[in-house]
Amino acid sequence: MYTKQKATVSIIIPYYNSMEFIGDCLNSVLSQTYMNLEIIIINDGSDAENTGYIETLQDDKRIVYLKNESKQGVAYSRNKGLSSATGEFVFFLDSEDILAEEAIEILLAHIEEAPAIAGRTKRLLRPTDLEVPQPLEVIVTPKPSQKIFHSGSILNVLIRSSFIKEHMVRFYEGTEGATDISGIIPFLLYVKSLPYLNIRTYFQRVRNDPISNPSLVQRSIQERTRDFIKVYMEMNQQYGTSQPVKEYLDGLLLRFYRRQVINIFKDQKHLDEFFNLLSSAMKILNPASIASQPSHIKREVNQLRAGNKNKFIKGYRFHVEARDFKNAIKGFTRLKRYIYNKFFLRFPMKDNYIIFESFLGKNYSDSPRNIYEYIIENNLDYKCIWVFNDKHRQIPGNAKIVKRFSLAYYYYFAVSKYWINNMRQPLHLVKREGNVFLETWHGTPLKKLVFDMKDVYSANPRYKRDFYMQSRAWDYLLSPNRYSSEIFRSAFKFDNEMLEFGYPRNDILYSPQKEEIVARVKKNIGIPDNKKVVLYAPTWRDDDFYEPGKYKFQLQLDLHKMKETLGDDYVVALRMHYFIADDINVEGLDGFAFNLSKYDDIAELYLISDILITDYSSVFFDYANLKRPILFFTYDLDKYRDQLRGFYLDFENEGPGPLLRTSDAVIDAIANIDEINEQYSDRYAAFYERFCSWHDGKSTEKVVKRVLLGEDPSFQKQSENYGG
Ligand code: C2G
Repeated sequence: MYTKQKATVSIIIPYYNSMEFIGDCLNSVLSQTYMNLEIIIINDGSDAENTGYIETLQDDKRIVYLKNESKQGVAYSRNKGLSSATGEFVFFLDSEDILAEEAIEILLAHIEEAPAIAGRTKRLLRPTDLEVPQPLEVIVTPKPSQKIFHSGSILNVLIRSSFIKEHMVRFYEGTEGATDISGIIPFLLYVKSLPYLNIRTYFQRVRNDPISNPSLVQRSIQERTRDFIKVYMEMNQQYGTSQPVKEYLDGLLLRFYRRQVINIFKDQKHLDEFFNLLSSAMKILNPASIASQPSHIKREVNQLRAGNKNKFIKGYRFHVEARDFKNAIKGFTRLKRYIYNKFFLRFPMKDNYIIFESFLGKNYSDSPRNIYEYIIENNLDYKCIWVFNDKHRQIPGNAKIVKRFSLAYYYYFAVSKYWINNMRQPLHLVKREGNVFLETWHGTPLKKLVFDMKDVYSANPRYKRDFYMQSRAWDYLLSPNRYSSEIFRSAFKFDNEMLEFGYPRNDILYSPQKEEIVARVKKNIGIPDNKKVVLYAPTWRDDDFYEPGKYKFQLQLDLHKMKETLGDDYVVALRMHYFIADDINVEGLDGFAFNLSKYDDIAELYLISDILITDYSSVFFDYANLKRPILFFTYDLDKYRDQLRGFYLDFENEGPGPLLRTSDAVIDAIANIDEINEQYSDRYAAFYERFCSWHDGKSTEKVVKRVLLGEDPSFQKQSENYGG
């Protein structure tokens, strides 16, 4: 044991432009409990802006920094690392991944005389994955080499340098991807089994942004297939006579074919290239290896082996159709989608149909509502369809109401020319040629969005990829102010037409009938005329959820104390974000606290309220149109700003009201609201100018004229002057 503790472990980290990850990666290495390390970083010709940081790290004497003048690939870099490694052990780490604190110590402690030892790997989708509990007891079991390396990766294996030298472990440099396989082959040739630990030693990041910065495995399936087949052919030629290697390579090929490649053929244009490529690989496959495959795979592989393209593609198509149908009849949800894809999408499109949705079918609200009401008030000749979760919803006009995800919903999405939505559409809806998609979005961003976010803490770790695919369908995007236009371009990578007319949803805040609306709404809710209204409308927390779209919320505002102190003059309207699933308890607060979380349109609540309390929600950008006081109840500011989201705006210094940390401070501010108004009046005016000045009560009209009536976009430019 003692001698092992003295051994040096060389950790080899190839690095290419993954600046946003390497800090965490290196921290996990530098803070290893086992300290006798040689940390070899090979910068594979990263851009200058991605290089500087690495060069500042060389203060730690354990770091060896190597650099390729231009990008040479991960195999070349690892080989370079191997040539300069001096440790008795070698461990490969990718620059976006993270080692458990005791990884090297534990692996080393259990390697005994084996040439290598492997630990368990956990996929790292979001930062909280690092916190998974470890087993209490370390268990080491022997595992066949084929199984240790079944995914084709050499990561998370501590390898004895003498083995590397003796068997000349090196990586194949002829491709960008699938290069680990060549490094794995010596294990298949010379070692039957390796010790395997039940402890998670390695966290393998699934990059959350496959669009701006894809990892090797996130490249297109075409690129990956070309690489894989090349490596397969090359390795077969060199080592194909060894039975374990052949078995391993054939296993990889068949798995790759079944799981990934098969989808390539859905697109006719790839047929020739990939049929020939796969055919050449399948021809050298050992026929015995397909014995255990399902019959359709056997058939396809045999046709690939025989080079019979027509038969192959016929069989493939038949199989895909049969599979889709078999899937479709497993349940009504799938059947509806099947009918949508196979039939509805082939129906003719109706040029005067518009389908509307707001907040995922929860409300009749927001800009889609204003656009719809403009259409009915002006008798424009459109058939309107509204999507709701509740199919019995009643709304003005004679719109067709469809329940979200019903058969009718799919029918109308398939045939309606216009789609108007304030959120993202489901990924499985297909935008057809001729469809016009008006994305209204739902707020000026304070908290960082999509591609401007580093880590993704929310329930859907594929947020960035999904968002990118969804937003490609948007023809028009509404913007409420210049600041938002700029952010939407960067955060959404949106490059279609931005409609800079202000938000239709805010027209009501400039309505000449404001007073009547206020009287009607207050009466409907049951708020006495003599009471002022404080509206509390906070946002949601990315890391606090039950499941996607269902978030938790704990009320931190002391309503009982508020009632005691302010109850003579005020009532409180509580409005939770539409993602919040928790119910707010207003027991014992009758006549003082009104839970309006389910109220359709928050704009009407803005109108009836005298003061707004929020936190990081975009509601204050809209509310500021009313020029009424705003308080920020930011009890978790540090966490929200520094960890969960980060802000675009220095709202501590530029926000139109004070940031308050405690419920008492909020109550105090309400009691002294006149002073706050005075204190913040200059800031408020500047804020209004920057964020609200495009609004003039006519945003809806401008949007309709541009999108539905096709008015000249030069009219758009004028809007920049509206309202100052
Ligand atoms: N909203 C609401 N009630 C709340 C919070 C929000 O009705 N308590 C509505 C408002 O119309 C608000 C919109 O939902 O403008 C968006 O809410 P945010 O809290 O800003 O959060 P999010 O849905 O994440 O959208 O660009 C803006 C961002 O996309 C934020």
